[in-house]
Amino acid sequence: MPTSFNAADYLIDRHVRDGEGARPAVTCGERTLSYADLADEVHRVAAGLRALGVRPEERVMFCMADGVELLAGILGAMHAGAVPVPVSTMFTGAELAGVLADSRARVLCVSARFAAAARAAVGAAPEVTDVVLDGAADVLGRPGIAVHSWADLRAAQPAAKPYDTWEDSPALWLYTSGTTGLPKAAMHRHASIRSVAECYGHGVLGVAPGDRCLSVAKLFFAYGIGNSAFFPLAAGATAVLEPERPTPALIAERVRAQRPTLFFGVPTFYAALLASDIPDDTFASVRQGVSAGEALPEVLFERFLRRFGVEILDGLGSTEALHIFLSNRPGRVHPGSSGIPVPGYDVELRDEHGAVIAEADRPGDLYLRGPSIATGYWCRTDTTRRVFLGEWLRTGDTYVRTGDGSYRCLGRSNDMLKAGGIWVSPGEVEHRLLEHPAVAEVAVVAAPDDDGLDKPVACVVPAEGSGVDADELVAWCRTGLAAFKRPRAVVTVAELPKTATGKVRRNVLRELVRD
Ligand code: 3SK
Repeated sequence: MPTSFNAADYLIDRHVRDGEGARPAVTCGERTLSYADLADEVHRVAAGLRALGVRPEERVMFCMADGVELLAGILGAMHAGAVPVPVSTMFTGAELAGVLADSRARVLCVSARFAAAARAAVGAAPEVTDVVLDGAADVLGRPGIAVHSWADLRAAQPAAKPYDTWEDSPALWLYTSGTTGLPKAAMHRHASIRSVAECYGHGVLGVAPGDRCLSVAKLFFAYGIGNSAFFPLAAGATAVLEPERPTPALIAERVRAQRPTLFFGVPTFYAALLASDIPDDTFASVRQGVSAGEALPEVLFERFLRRFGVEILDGLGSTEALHIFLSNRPGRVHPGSSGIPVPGYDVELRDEHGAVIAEADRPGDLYLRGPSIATGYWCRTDTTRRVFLGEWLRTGDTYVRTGDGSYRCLGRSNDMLKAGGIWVSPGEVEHRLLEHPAVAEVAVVAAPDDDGLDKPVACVVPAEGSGVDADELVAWCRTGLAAFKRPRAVVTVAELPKTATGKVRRNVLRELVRD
């Protein structure tokens, strides 16, 4: 018989049963909820979703700003045995419609500030029957949609007993971009949530009840949901949630007001903090900084430590692994490296023939084995079979193990790139650019900015008789895509370098745009 386990029960109800219900679980602005208060919210949402007819294992999509409602929504869905699917609040209406249709979610929960995208999305997503709106806005996209308020959702009689999920029951889907440009959902189990909390949250960060966790990455990212939900709540600590888009000034103000002890950022944001004029004692409450999303350049690690007195632990995670599996250790950082395997995980470097590389300093493809690897991608059998290989996950990263035993990132094994720690599919940006009449051919590659952080750059072959207006093309991408995917520069080229079989030689372009 499978073992019963419900991640929401583990993260919330367990503490109430253990007599710790009065401890602060979550703070957002002026509002703080104890574990008992949060349990009540979660039980109400669970009952409300059931009242909407949501069945166990059915997906519920959340396009919401970080806050108590989103946290209670995600945990409430898990508690009810349903599968929360938090998605990017940066999605356009068309992008949101795409993931709604792919997931076949019938219920969409949305913050009022994203109502315009939701309106466009539900108009194009026939399977959606119910929208739950947090805040006031006009959301009706088409006839046949019932719109409920968040107050309606939580008005149901609380369902205190979790649905009897098993360790292997589906708990959470997280969308990640693919090389085809279409996001695909990595499916995670209830037990994996406990695994990341135990292995990385406890095993590496030592999260304890007195900790307060603040993350720049939002709850819809794998990185963010671990930082702002799984780690603090598994430990009986406090999640500090921030609904607004983070800027250095805003984060500095929040850190001063909320006194977090753990701060989770991405390299681009650490660079922005260093470039800002916030006071040098801003992070005095922080015992540990954490970085993921892309490799943290050594110079950023050193400058942050020197100016703010906080050591940043760089690590490597993935949506497929749910969280960080390679990490530096507190007090033992190898700057410029992703560190060593997190306890519970094994990594291997393999050569182009699949043979394991035993010696140091020889690059290879990074493979991972561990307890939190997704069960696969929803309805992507071919890609699943290429990525999930028995116990092993092909991460798609090229790494090298150095003489000191730590692992250093050399880049992506394929052509995906990251901007601000978020995956960007070159194909998706290229597709948008090719819709512009002035563009004949295009390839998007990564180029390092002044801080050594990768940004998308478009190499454009102009259409016959057209000139390339870089600002116009960037603006074109801003309107058709989530803004973070836009190229940061446009380079005009007479032709794209190609292989004999017609494939664009992106390595040549990377060198070109680097100069
Ligand atoms: O990109 C990463 O490094 C990462 C880290 C933690 C969780 C998820 C991801 C994608």
